[in-house]
Amino acid sequence: MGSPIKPPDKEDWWNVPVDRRESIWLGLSVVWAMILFGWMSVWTRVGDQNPIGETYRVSTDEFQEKVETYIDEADEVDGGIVPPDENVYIAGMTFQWRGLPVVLETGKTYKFRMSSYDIQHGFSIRPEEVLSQHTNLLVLPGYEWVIEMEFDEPGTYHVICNEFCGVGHSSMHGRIEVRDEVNV
Ligand SMILES: [Cu+2]
Repeated sequence: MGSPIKPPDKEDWWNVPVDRRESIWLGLSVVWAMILFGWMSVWTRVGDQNPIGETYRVSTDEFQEKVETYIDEADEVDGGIVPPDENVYIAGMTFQWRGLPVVLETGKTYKFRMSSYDIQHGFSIRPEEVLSQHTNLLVLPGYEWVIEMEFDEPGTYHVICNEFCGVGHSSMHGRIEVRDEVNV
């Protein structure tokens, strides 16, 4: 019994030059791949997806000291921290936000300085009236992220953790109270 697969007619069937059309398509793919490769570099310079603000390396101990000094120096209104200057320190930790609640003024630009004492946490701000409106940032241990923020509308803004961090994750809640006038 012979094999149902017939051998090719030509003996050196494997030794034929690549068809011109195949070469052209291969060439085009390589060119396109190089364009996309170069685009990565362009996109990190002009793309709007780039991270905002500035980041600094900071050890957990250093950051903890900064936060505690800030809280010591700050005034207090209705149980909330009133920052002494434009800096607002917030630290994520299992399972709370150190530095919250904070009382801020409408229309004033603050420098939010954020980090974590342990693992990564999701810093999510949601205005009480429209809880579906999020501003989401990731706080990481070892990095201090400085982001300028300004609140146009007075009101209560809830801060929750939206990066699962352990058993107490769902209880990680803080508040930002924004008022037209903060009287200490
Ligand atoms: Cu969490």
